[in-house]
Amino acid sequence: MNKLRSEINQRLTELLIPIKDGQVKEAMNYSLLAGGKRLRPLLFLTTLRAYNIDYHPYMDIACAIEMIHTYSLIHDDLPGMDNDDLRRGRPTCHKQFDEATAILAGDALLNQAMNIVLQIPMDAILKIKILTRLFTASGPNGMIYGQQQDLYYENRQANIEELQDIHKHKTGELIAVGMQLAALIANEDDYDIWSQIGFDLGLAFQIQDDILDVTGDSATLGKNVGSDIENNKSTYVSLLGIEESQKRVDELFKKCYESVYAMRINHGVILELLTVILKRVN
Ligand code: GRG
Repeated sequence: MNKLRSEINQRLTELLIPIKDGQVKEAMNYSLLAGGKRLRPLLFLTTLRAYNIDYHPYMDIACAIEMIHTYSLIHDDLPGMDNDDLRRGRPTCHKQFDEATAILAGDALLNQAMNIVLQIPMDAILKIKILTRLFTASGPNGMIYGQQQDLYYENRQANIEELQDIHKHKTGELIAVGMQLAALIANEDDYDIWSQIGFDLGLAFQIQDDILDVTGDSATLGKNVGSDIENNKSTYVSLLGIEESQKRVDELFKKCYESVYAMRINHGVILELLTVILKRVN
């Protein structure tokens, strides 16, 4: 896992080299190479490994997913959104640079994500399928819709169904997309089952996040805690309490493990990654 994470970090570093020098490049480097967990690219590459597929030709797809994720974090932290000043253990992008640079760095990461996938030498039809899914997941019917709903429900009470709809889009789409893209490459017949696993994992991941926002500490998380309460957000913890929320996390992980076991793949690598996520403290 650590080797794979290092390979992702190495390639992300290389991909930023051709960008023209300036504040935007500096801010892209600052936020992208700030030491995130790289879970989304790891999910993609590990799912390919579960099919015994050589993942190296697809490394730039993994990096594109991480670039989109980092763009979403930079924009989410902006004063007009969650207005956070700590991310990945450092000042947020707009605090380190300025708001305009942070907006442009986010835009640039999203653009480069498209560019680097376009440049991969691979079957053109498969590439179009991958780009369509990836940018649908991050777009206005995916993550952006989720973010819109998340902002709408600030200072309004969401019920559990509304909360699930926010999480499915805001967090679930970008967690599920790696597994979905790997299925498009490895075996399209398995696409639906990976979607289900990805969205269950995404929901579990977000409920964990809600719990950590209450029980975690800022130094370990690398971001401020208590921000959900501060921003008047409905969360699993505020609706169901910590104990019931943790029960839901455990149930969702159990469902993911069972679905993975039922598939004809190399289970070990996926189960190892799921367990890393289940036990996460940040
Ligand atoms: C701005 C269009 C737009 C969308 C923002 C990602 C997102 C949508 C908001 C982030 C808010 C948030 C903290 C959601 C909780 C789940 C989540 C995405 C956590 C951050 O992901 P990690 O824990 O972070 O994988 P690292 O830093 O490890 O990559």
